[in-house]
Amino acid sequence: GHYGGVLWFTGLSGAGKSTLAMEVEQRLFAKGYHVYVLDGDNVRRGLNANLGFSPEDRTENIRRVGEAASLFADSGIICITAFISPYRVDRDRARASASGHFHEIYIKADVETCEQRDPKGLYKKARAGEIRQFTGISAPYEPPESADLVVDTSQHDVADSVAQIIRYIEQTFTL
Ligand code: GGZ
Repeated sequence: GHYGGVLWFTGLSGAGKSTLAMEVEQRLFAKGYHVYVLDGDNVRRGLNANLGFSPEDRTENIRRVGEAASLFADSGIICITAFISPYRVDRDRARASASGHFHEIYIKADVETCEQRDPKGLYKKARAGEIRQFTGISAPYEPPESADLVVDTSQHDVADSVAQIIRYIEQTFTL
């Protein structure tokens, strides 16, 4: 049957979006779902290689990802997107393009938590002024006001967070 849809992860750098997206993808794959992850690694290197991190470029990044995710959903695939997607209006537009098949999942962790993790040393560079317009430090993040699911990764470990998302998907999508 057709169960395609978009699981739109949003949250700060270091909140856990990509980690959770990959774990959830594996778990869904093992259950027989058709699933595909779009993230900075496979999108910003190719399709969006011409875009940086200015507000305009982020908006265009999210516009293209929203359109691509909606095409995946049309094809019957569950598309998980893992982008900061800092602007509410851009996420709302992505929701509109995947009409009725869009699930906003807020991967929530405050800046302090993300900065302590700093897995790639980017917060340190942002604080030193080596990266400009860094989300949470010198560029805005607009948290969702009515996410379909909120996963607080400052309170839950990876296994718990994955379980929460899988539970949501099993309630929402039927094979
Ligand atoms: C935020 C930046 C920046 C700036 C580079 N601000 O933790 P990461 O490294 O792997 O994830 C971040 C990624 C954010 O790209 P997105 O496409 O998700 O952003 S947006 O939705 O806003 O378009 C981070 C890295 O790129 N990175 N410079 N200035 N994150």
